Amino acid sequence: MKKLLLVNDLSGIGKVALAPAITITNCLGFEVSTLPTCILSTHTGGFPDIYIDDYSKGMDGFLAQWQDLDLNFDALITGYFRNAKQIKKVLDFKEKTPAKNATLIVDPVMADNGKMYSGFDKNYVQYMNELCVKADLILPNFTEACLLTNKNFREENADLATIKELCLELSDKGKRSVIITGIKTSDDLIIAYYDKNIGEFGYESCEKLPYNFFGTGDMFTSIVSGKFLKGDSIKEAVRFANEWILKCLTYTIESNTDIKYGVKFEAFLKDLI
Ligand code: PXL
Repeated sequence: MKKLLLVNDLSGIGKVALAPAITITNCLGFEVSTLPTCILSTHTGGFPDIYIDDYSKGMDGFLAQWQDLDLNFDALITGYFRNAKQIKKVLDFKEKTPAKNATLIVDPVMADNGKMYSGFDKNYVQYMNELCVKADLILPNFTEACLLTNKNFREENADLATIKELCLELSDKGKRSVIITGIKTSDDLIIAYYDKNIGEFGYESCEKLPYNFFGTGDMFTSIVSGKFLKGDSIKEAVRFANEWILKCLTYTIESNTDIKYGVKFEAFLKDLI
């Protein structure tokens, strides 16, 4: 069984980041460890009075102890960091024995819809770029893909040639696989990818739903990463993730609950085992 280290935030309520990632990767058959970057009472999408604990000091403590333990991670999957210093901690850890041979998968969470998330700046993009350079698979959205390549493209005008160019540039001459998620073109929602193992560019259409769910990106990264680590092609991994998430979202809508409390994926976990 492969050993994964998930680096992401932990939100008590709302089923984002580490919460679905642990469950999903467990169900896919991985042994899972966690390095929390930030601990929040809820996610930041619509709850009042959120308690937020930047977990940087905790990360130092975790990583210091881990150096002397008998650990040998097969893969690291990173998501949200609170600041650039946390990225540096993981970059340093990647050079150390417990993670030296690990496959690195990066979801470069920092922006969406043409805008950087609050608290991040150009300096942050540079650190994220450094992490992406070391990765075997990266999963930026369109805005993040543009930031990482220093492009000024507009998502709604993006044609397939532009998207392919972005994928290929991010792959750094085929050295890494790339998945650009949730691209909102003028008439479609697509996921585009470059699969380094077979040198193939491709894309998949996704269903556009009229709701703003939280945590679907984290669910997508977890499933695709798990399938990638098991040797599936990116195309197979993306198709499977898309179908499974759509089932979960449809059920969530039908159950008529407040969407901000999270996607109701639990009943479908058996499909992942
Ligand atoms: O990936 C979604 C997510 C993760 N972590 C935190 C969030 C959100 C979405 O709002 O607020 C803290």
